[in-house]
Amino acid sequence: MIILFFLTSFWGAEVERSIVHEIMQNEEHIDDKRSVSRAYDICSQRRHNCSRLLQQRRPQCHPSLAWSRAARNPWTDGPEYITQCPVQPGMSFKYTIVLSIEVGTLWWHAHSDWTRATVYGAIVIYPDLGATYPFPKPHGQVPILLGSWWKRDVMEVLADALKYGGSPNLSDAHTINGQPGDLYPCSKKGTFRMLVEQGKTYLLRIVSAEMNTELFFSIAQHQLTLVGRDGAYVKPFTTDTLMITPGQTMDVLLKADQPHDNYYMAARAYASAIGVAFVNTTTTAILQYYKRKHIPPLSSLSPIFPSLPYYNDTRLAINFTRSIKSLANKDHPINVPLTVDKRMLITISVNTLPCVNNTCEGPRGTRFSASLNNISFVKPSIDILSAYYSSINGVFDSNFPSKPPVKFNYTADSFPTDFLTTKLGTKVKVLDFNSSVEIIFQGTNLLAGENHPIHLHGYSFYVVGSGFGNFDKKKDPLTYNFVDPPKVNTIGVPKNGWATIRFRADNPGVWFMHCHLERHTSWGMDTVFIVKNGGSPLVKIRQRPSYMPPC
Ligand SMILES: [Cu+2]
Repeated sequence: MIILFFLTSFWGAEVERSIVHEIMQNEEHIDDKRSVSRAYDICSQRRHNCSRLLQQRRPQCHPSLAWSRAARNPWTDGPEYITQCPVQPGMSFKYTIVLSIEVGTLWWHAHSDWTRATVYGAIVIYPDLGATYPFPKPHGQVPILLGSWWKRDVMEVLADALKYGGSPNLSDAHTINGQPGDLYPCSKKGTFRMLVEQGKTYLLRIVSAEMNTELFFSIAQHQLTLVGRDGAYVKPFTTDTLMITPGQTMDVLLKADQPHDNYYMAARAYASAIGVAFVNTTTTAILQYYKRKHIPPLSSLSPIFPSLPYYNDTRLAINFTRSIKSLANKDHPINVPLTVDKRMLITISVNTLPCVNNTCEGPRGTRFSASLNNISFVKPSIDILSAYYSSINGVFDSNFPSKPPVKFNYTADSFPTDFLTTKLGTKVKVLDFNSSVEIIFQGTNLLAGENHPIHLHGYSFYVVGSGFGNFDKKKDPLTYNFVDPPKVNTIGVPKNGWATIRFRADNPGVWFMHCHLERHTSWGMDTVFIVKNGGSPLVKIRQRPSYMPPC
């Protein structure tokens, strides 16, 4: 299926909040699977093309967009200065995404500076024609979009952080479907509520568009059954708490099997880093049991509150993540590469850079930075895709290292000060078409170890293993799961731990890889993979569209 998506510039949190809220209230039931989803700014019907024009609300923003996988079409993958230049004020740009194997929920979002804080939405992908869900068809479906909310202009928050070298101001709230919820007086009247009928089962399509925080999510007195992640089914797995990182999507079955009452759904931070400030407030929405024709007003409710894990409950977070497995059956087989052509070990670090007279707001007057293999990524002034496609020299270097420049005890409690410093560069890794790739991500404890949600564009990948401490190349591969590893596009690499992914480089293009904690992305915890063309026209990058936004 090909989806076309036109973008001018869409902005304005108020606008989006009201749209989201109105949509949620109206989208309760799953129609025939061939029907077009009304709930989203994008159509989700397989084998039908559809589009919707987003209106420009505010001229200063230049978003680009990003989805999960765009087969051979990096031109509309989205990230600025990687595959395109930003859409200029007053201009429009047509995005085409090709969905092939994805099913469940994905999301779209702006990919320019921090514009994604308010420019995002769910993409619902129904089972293909003639196919069914691998679980009993739910009675209804509801998108749950988790987000961040600043009272300030979020672009100013970023600009200040980059100017002074400190950590960006924390957001003022987490949100569920655009609302901080009942615990905030300003949001009481608008708190999102989901109406359910006793005995029915609902599919929650949860998206974390949060900017800088992983979240725990629970619904009071209800169990949640995870059935999908990042546009692929998983083995049904029941829990009372989810841990979802920025960039992840989760399809979750919710059975309304409790007494006729009202219950909070709530989310608050999973904050694994010691000494790093985080938003310690809780966002809520209301799960309201109702009988037809009788819907009590919001003000009359006093919902039951769920118990949420403590903020730093890494054990619970990682146990949850590790419990997710691919469905891996006849109808939904897996295809994990069993041999490896290209292996990489990539360290993930928060770093510092020197600052004139030590006057910056980072540690000891330095400037915060972040890196992969100690290279802090610098975005070029024209996009890497154009430079690669048109053989323009001097835009990027092709020597992103396959291993850290220095081997050390990555998860030690302390380090020599000079270990903190990183190097700036626009370095990419070039991969041969169809090569099988293994990447071992190694978290480090430089400044503060934390869970990093690493996201790769253009691919879903298998997570074959993860653990705490330094990766042990003799012991740890023995624990790899090649039977039912989850296939995802964003993986939380455990705090002071490691995670190994595998994928086949069968999607030619230029693909961004970055931490989905937005402050880390902005500090350079990024790199780019260039996957070369294959031999036939069907395995080559699509032709450059006739119009691309100018730089
Ligand atoms: Cu990170």
